[in-house]
Amino acid sequence: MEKTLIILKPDAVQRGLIGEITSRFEKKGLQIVGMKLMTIPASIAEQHYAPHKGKPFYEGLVRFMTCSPVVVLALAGKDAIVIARKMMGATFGSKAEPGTIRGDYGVSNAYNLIHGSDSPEAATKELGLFFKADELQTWKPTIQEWVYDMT
Ligand code: IDP
Repeated sequence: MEKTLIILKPDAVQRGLIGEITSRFEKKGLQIVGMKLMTIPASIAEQHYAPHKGKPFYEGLVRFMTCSPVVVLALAGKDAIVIARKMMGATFGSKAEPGTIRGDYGVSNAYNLIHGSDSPEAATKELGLFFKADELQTWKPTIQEWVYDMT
């Protein structure tokens, strides 16, 4: 099973959307293997968004991500990275399609509710940044055979 790192950004937490967004992933069949509420230290936010360093929005992005608590989720499933990215929708809330998380719940470009790893390499790096090894659970959902037609 592939793993991906999801962050419910400060705007999602402030707006009371933790349950709704998390529920979408659960209903889709992505398995929660790690979950916690935390305030991101600046040094972690800087490492997480290092690829954007130097861009005009970088400083504001780090400020936003560290200003109030987030929920970090580790999700597992076949093709979890691509599936979660599709469910999130396009980066900017104003452009994201209805039916996606960003398309249904927001209009802002910067305050776009959610982060999801965009590649296996990014997922490995980001899971390591936000979770210690013993914070990730290995468990088998009893329903798994029905989610993946393995009956
Ligand atoms: P992603 O979150 O869909 O992977 P990225 O291009 O990796 O999109 O951008 C990271 C985050 O930086 C976005 O989710 C958004 O919060 C912020 N961001 C990206 N581009 C802009 C911009 O042009 N203005 C303001 N914020 C931006």
